[in-house]
Amino acid sequence: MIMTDFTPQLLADVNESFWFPKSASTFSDQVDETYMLVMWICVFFMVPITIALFYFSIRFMKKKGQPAESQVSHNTPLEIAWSVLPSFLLVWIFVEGAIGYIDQQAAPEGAASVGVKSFKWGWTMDYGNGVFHPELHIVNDKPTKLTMRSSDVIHSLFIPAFRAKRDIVPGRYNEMWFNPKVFSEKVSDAELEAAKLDAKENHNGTFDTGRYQFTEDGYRFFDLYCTEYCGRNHSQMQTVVVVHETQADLDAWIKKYSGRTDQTPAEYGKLLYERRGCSSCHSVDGSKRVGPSFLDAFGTDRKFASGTSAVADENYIRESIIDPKALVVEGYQPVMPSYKGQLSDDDIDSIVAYLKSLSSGK
Ligand code: HEC
Ligand SMILES: [Cu+2]
Repeated sequence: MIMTDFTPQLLADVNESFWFPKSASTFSDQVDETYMLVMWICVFFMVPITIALFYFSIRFMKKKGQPAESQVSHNTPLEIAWSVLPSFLLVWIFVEGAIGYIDQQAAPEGAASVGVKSFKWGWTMDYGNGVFHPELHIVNDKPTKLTMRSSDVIHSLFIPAFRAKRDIVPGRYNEMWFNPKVFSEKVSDAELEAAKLDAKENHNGTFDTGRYQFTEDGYRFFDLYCTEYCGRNHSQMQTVVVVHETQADLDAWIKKYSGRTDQTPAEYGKLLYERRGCSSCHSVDGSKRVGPSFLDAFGTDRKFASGTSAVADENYIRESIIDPKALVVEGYQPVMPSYKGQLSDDDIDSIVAYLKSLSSGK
């Protein structure tokens, strides 16, 4: 592994260059240097070759009708030189690239670990002990390994600021790692309150991290994208990376999201609905996403692709979560992943209570 010395920095203090996004992991500099090396070698050759091309084509232009001359003679030393010398440059590029590549292959021992589940079209991070969240939260200056799975097609996890990217192929675990060197500061309470109020009053209560440039917990962040085209909503398959300054700060954040505290089942169901990715496919305002909206859905008749129908009651919702492909709602694709074994009975009861609360008069 390349050992890079660095002093931890604040996200706001790191600038974007003209070419690159913020540089925020120990990989970034090596990747950027290799990129620049290749680019300047290309510029170095392209400029004189282009100039010579134009110069020669004018200097040796022949009048119309004049026959071309024979070009059979050649200059052996010159040809050997221009073949052998540039190959040293290629070896140099290869070595630089290989060093970076090898470094990114294997996580160092003792790396922290987060599970990642990717699906059409969203992310669920697994922090262990039943804590799941769509955002990736890690600690500054601590190598972190992601163990990634896909529940449908090939996705690819990309964090531009870390210069880290890896495909996620369904049917196997895919691993990547990085070591962040810039941490996310928190915005002031006043700023956070103002954003929450704005979300509530002007945006249906949806807290859009892109609009405010900090998360609902008030942290600044780096972008995380899917970078393998995976269908219609691929461009929306994004989330954020928050780099905590200390392990204690991360632990406090995880604790905040572990299990049910004193919420009512419906409140807890709403949290699960947001954290477990339901919201990326189902809306609660009547609009159609990948799946049906839950607004006023509870207790109504559902028609299925098979031609049958049923009332959307507690059991139906439970079954839809555990075995979504058993009854597929008419007009939708059977793309919902099964949550069997991933949500406890209490979780499912809470979600049912939440969906119930979205139906007036039921
Ligand atoms: C990848 C997109 C996706 C995700 C994520 C997803 N669903 Fe679905 N869901 C669908 C689609 C599409 C349908 C309609 C087809 C079907 O019935 O399988 C559906 C159907 C349902 C139904 C039946 C709805 C009806 O109107 O009859 C329920 C209930 C449901 N989902 C609950 C959930 C819950 C709860 C979660 C989160 C724990 C969730 N879904 C996550 C795509 C998704
Ligand atoms: Cu994707």
